[in-house]
Amino acid sequence: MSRKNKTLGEFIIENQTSFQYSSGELSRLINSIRLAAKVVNHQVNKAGLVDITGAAGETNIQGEAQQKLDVIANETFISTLTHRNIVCGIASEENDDFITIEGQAEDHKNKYVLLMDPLDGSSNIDVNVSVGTIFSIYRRVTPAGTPVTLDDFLQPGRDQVAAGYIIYGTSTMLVYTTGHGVNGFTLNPAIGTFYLSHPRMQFPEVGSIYSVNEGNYVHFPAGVKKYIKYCQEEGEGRPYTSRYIGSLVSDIHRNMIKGGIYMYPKSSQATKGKLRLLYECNPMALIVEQAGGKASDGFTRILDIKPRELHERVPFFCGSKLMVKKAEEFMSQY
Ligand code: P6P
Repeated sequence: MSRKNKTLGEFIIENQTSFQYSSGELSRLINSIRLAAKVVNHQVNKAGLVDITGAAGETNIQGEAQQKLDVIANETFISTLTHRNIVCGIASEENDDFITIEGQAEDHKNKYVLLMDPLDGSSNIDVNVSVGTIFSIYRRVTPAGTPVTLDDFLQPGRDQVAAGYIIYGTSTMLVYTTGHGVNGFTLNPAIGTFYLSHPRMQFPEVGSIYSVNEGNYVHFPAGVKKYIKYCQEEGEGRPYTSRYIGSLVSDIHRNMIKGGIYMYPKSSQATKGKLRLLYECNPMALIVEQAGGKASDGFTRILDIKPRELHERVPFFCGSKLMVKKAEEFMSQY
């Protein structure tokens, strides 16, 4: 069977043995994410029709209690993962605190924790721009059989056992890594099957796209301003093209295919930047590095940052290795 026709299910089974802790639990976890992704994809795609994109708490045209899609996505992933006895804890952008999963058979015997942004970029839904789910998976560090603690979630990104995203765009894709490269799967909605469409994704070492919200230019540090001007002036391969969707998953996915750099720097308005370390920057950084790219806060490798709190924010520079290195040079110089 050609690699292109391989389904996600077949891929998971084939690669289970290559994963060092292959007890099948991680495979079941990825399978559950696959199921939840299909449910959320269906909700996202019908959002415009049944008007469920509005503010939570109102009723929609059918008089049903209206929920925002990010609430629906959050509940879908949590319920899918909770009822399959796979993880012992979940942290979400939508929940102030982490969730302890008791587990049915034996309490707290599951060894993985999952962190997620269930629907990143959800403000784009009302204007029909693609959005995404981002997930990050660790082995718990506290003893099995005990309830998870915050320590199980505050692990540096280099210790992730898996990370991935679902992009609900012109087509729906699941892109993930378990530390052995990055593979992309495209959903055939007619039969609800993900097919291997992007085997062994590689981040081009250089690119000609820079992605940043230039509306914040006046608030950026000098190094960022200098780098943006560098992108815009004549030079080898420059001026670059500016592409910014305002949806992290979409911007990074495009840059991973075409080459480019995504930046969400700190600014006088956002002194730590905007993006969350645990369930946005760490998973995207693992994926980008596994594809040969680079991800830092402008100075330090994202995956080496020791998290201090669940929802902490960090500045984020991520993409083609040589472009991120050049941006870091400007950050150091100015
Ligand atoms: P801004 C979406 O809200 C998000 O978290 C990312 O998906 C996106 O890249 C960024 O924020 C956009 O933020 O401030 O440029 O609108």
